[in-house]
Amino acid sequence: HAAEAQRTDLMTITRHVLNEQGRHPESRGDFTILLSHIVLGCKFVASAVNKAGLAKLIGLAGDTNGEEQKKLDVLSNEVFVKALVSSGRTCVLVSEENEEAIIVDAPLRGKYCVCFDPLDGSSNIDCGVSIGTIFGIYMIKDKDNVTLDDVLQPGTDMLAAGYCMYGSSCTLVLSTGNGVNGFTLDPSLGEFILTHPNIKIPNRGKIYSVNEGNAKNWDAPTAKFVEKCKFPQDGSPSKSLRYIGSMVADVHRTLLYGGIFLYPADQKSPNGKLRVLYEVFPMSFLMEQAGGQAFTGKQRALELVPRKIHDRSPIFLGSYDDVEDIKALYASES
Ligand code: AHM
Ligand code: MG
Repeated sequence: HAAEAQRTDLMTITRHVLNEQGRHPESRGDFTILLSHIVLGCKFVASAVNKAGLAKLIGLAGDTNGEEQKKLDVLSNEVFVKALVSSGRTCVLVSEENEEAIIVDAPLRGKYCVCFDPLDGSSNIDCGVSIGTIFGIYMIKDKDNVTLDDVLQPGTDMLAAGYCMYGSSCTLVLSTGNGVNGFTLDPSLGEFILTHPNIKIPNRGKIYSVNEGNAKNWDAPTAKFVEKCKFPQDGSPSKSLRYIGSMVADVHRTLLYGGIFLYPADQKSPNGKLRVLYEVFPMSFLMEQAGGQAFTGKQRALELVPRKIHDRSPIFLGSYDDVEDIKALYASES
């Protein structure tokens, strides 16, 4: 009976967020409108990603006027920027694809700042492997005086964060600061339906996820940690390695199965690779909301204060106890 009831009582992402906002009646509406514009962007990218292979083969879309087809990441960025601006609810946008932050013109200005990577995992686009969109949402301080400082805030100030994974199915994972929920796109309805309520990450996992090709440049705690994953000294079984090279897919697996994802610092890149505002912060927020942790090698990741919009940071995130282990290794180092 329960299954039957669920089939006919559809918990869409909009309905879910409206329910959650019952707790904050003052913001009811605005956030839902913002989210629906983000969701529109995700649906567009999902559909574009699905057609991408075909487009190459038979030349779908845009080749009639001799114009070269736009790259999927550029196209996705344009769609997200336009969807966010036209929502009338945003004031500052930071995109991985734009060097400068976008300050929305006064008539369309709203109270939210959105930092996003419209299509992350660029190396996986052309071979059809999972890629994703990542976003973090803040509130401006003073609507009449919008500055970059509105986004150069610690991750603890984030109101909401999420990602959408374009994989064998299209899954949107969202937290508004009240736990983590996953929604799967039902293509026949064009709606994201709640499929993963209240996601909690296992306290310990059996998987580690890292680009081990960089091992020769790692610092000692990272090297020791990975060594322990492979050759545990305490009698525990060794961990499996899984690495897709798309942060969204690697983090999604970590969230559901447990384990740890790391993109550490190394000698060549002392701040790692991943970007604070639209990669590290949203994923750290989701991990904490799911009961896991996120650590930079020095501090709780969400307590970082970025100085520039495209700043990078090393990151270790995932199951609570697995992140405790790497924290201990860094502590014993110093
Ligand atoms: P991108 O923004 O160029 O796509 O790079 C980000 C991606 C992440 O999705 C992923 O975690 C990481 O780069 C993988 O990097 P590497 O290829 O160095 O392992
Ligand atoms: Mg990226």
